[in-house]
Amino acid sequence: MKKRTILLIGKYKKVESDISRYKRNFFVLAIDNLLGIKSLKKHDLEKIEAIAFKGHTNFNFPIMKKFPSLKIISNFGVGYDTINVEDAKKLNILITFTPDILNDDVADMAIALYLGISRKLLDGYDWIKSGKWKSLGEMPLNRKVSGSKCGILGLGRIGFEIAKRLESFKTEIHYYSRTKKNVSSNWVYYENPVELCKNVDNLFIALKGGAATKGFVSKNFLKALGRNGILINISRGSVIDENSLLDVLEKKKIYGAGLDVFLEEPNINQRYLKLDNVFIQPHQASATIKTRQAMGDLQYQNIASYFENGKPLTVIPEMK
Ligand code: 8YV
Repeated sequence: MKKRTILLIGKYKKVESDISRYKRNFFVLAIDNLLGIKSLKKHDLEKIEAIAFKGHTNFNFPIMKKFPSLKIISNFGVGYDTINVEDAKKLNILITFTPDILNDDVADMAIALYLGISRKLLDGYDWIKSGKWKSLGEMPLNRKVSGSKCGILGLGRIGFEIAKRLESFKTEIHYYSRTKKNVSSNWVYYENPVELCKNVDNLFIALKGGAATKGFVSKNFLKALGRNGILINISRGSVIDENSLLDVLEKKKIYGAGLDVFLEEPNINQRYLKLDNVFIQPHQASATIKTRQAMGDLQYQNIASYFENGKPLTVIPEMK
């Protein structure tokens, strides 16, 4: 196989990217983020045929144009909302992603956030650490998990895994998606997402990020969820109208939120830090050693297969 030049973009942990494997088969350049492109020489930019991308900043036409030989962007992640698909199509650049292998981890995290906020697990830890258990006795009561009504917004592969897990908590499953899915007849389908919010205790957001879902979870959704509602988000911060979410959390117009994702990462809105009704995590739903290794493998395989036989393993649906 002819040795091609590839560019790794992103801060990869050791298990996420096996540099020596890349180096055996390619000439490898590496930068931490898209800003690092400035440090690349013109003749390097011209040679780069593939990019292994890990990041959540906009990768669009002006950036893609800097790589005249670029044929494939292999994304590290199932979400590729920051890579502009239409721009890539115009430039004949293929995009691949890493679906499925992270479904379990992301669904597990959704459940962890749900338990964390419902049962006030952080407060319990603080109650011990601060000595309040000794001085004040039992901590305030919290919220029952089993036997509640949960709504899933977006019943894709991850939403489905969340629902399956919730069933074991004797939960009624309600869901919204663009079309009714061929799932258990006990699961209740809604054509209208606001109606779904009105009818559930807890809302799990598992929508795909991107322009089509920007701010989809608006004020109306939060109002419909109501004072006792819990919102869990493991998809993208952009799918929620974040200011409205912060407003209802501050005014205690919902019970609380469990969030792994935010509009601006890692510079999250400082209003989150003053709240006592959130259980938050630094975008780490897929961040287990096993899954990140599998994601890195698939990212590599997509590039290798493309150059071997023109057929990367997991091309994004819009380019199939
Ligand atoms: C990221 C994710 O890939 O898969 C996704 O869409 O958001 C994550 O798994 C990870 O945070 C690395 O950027």
